[in-house]
Amino acid sequence: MVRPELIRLAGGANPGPDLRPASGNDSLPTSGRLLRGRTPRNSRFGWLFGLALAAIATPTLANAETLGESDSNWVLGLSAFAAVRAIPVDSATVASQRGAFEAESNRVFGLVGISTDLVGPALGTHRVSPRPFLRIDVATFFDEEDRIVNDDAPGAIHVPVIDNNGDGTPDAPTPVATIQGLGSATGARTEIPSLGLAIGLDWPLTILDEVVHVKPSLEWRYERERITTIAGMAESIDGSPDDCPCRTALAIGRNSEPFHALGPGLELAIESGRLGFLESSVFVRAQALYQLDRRVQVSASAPFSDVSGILDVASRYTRSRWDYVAGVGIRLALKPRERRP
Ligand SMILES: [Ca+2]
Repeated sequence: MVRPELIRLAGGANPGPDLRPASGNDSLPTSGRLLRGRTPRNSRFGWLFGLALAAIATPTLANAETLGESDSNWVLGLSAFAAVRAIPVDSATVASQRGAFEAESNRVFGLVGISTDLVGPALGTHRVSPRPFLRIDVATFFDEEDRIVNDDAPGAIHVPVIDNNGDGTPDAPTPVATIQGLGSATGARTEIPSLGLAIGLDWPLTILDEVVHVKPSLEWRYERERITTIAGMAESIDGSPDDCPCRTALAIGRNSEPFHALGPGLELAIESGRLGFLESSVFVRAQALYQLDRRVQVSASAPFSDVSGILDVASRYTRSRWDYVAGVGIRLALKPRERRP
């Protein structure tokens, strides 16, 4: 005598009236809830196989209970999300009269954003048919400028006056080494807003009794990458190498370039509740973005304070081919309650 559970796992008949959709198709295996049946000790493989089958191939409670006749509807959604962005930088350089410096880096920062999406009718009449979706994202970053290369501490130049007795007359020449703002650097900042567009498919699958929307997508992202080059210098001009009088110069340049990226994304969403016409879900989302643009160059120059010459500085910045986003969010979908005829 074969146990009923095994018959069900094998896709057999009679799943039980409580699990059968109102307009069910008897030829299809049904819900993953069937897996709750007692599992024979010697059929763990069968249990796993059944689980995989349930996850991959069975029509789901999502279809039967929450999508139902709305399978043919368009559904508008609004999401808020928070994520971590990781941008590996292959190389950044800065070169000036101070010398040439190079570094690589991993830039990591947080972002928050909102999305709006439109989910289309199911593709086909099969009850596991996915639904296509289109999503638009706008995100802002918590990103200060990262000094990818940093030689000393370039910035506003300040020449301290050594006047210990406070009579307004310098007591001694200022040592060059005490002047603030000397150095050179390359800084990077990804500018807001970051704009994203995605097309994908939404498969509502039942995994471990939970309706999980598995949403693979193709992502496109646009943003501007701003690179800063900076150099501050001071040199003695009276023949003594360590003490002023000095000439100083500070050169700063910025350039930003549009960066486009394409790549795969994956979102897993679980329906979490309902508020009137709104259905809420929570999701995790990850994307890998292939950079179509990777390089920014910028140069700047400034005259020395005694107009005896020019300080030149130039920076180059090259991102790695791929960067990554991972985050969580909540989505509200405009989805009227199903009205049964
Ligand atoms: Ca003095």
